[in-house]
Amino acid sequence: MNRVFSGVQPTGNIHLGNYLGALRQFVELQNDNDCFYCIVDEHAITVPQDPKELKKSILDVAALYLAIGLDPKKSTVFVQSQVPGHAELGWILNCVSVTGELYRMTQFKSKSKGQESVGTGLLTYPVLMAADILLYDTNIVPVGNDQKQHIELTRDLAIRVNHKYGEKTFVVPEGRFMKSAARVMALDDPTQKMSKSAQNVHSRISLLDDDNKIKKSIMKATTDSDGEVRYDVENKPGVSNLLSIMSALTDRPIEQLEKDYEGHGYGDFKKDLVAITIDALRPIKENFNEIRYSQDLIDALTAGAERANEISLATLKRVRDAFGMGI
Ligand code: AQP
Repeated sequence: MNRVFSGVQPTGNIHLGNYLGALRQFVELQNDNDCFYCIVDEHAITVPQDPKELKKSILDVAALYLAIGLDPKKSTVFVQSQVPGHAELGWILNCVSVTGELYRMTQFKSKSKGQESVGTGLLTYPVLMAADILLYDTNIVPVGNDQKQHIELTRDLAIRVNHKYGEKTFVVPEGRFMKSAARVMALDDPTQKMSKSAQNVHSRISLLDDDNKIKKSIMKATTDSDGEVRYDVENKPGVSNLLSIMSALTDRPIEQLEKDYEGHGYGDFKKDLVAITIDALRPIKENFNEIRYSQDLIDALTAGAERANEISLATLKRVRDAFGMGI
């Protein structure tokens, strides 16, 4: 059975980008794989967070994990900071990585752009992500396209360590990317990816948005002036983004949708997308409301951390021994 690992930052409510690009795969994978799904709060603090908001977000994301269909009996669901091995392996890998490769990460470049001073954690974040993955002898990492470069770094670090300290030190993982909607763009600016922390709330649809908010955000979404519902990322990035969202939510190919909307304006297309999105998110919101304040959620996270600790300690022992650390 393959081991699967992925995580989400508790930096706000999960949005359609996170869901369509990554989380839908989590659910599919749990039936045939040994899956570890983490709420990566140590990553969240690479930029300042309000402590009360962070605590709330951790449980919100955990409840959303279960609300979209993750079953704690099949998947190990846990919070990163409850497993100290992430930080320890992160440190060890910091000593293996070089600063040049970290400065090259596009996410670091975009998050540090225009900042007078940048936290060290923002630079070393991809190394911690590598530790998260390697700690569980992961084979498959289901993530959105924006994480491709970080997965490559993880593989490079694993191969580097194996080369120097023994080929069996780490399992070298593979990324798994969705074919459709692997990169959902912001509704207000389709040249940027949809993001939890963007200022404009209408740039994204969060899974917990109410129906009015969904309607407003989609009806306001940036399109173009030619009025044709056609997929052309270069010349019609806004419409193309909405088409990929509709295609991912309905499992209908984009070419089919283009045919369906031939001769219709953007108004009809957007109205249908509003209805489709509201229908898709309704059961998730209902599940969330049932789970969020339940003891079952805490029990699932406690059991998840226990199992994650057990597996991570075995990896750490192997790595410490390979490096000649400890007594
Ligand atoms: N726009 C996106 N389209 C497709 N996939 C996406 N992911 C994120 N944005 C998109 C994927 O969602 C998973 C969880 O992401 P994350 O929470 O770890 O961090 P992120 O990539 O930094 O996401 P955000 O929403 O943009 O958060 P902030 O604003 O806090 O930085 C990952 O698998 C990611 O690929």
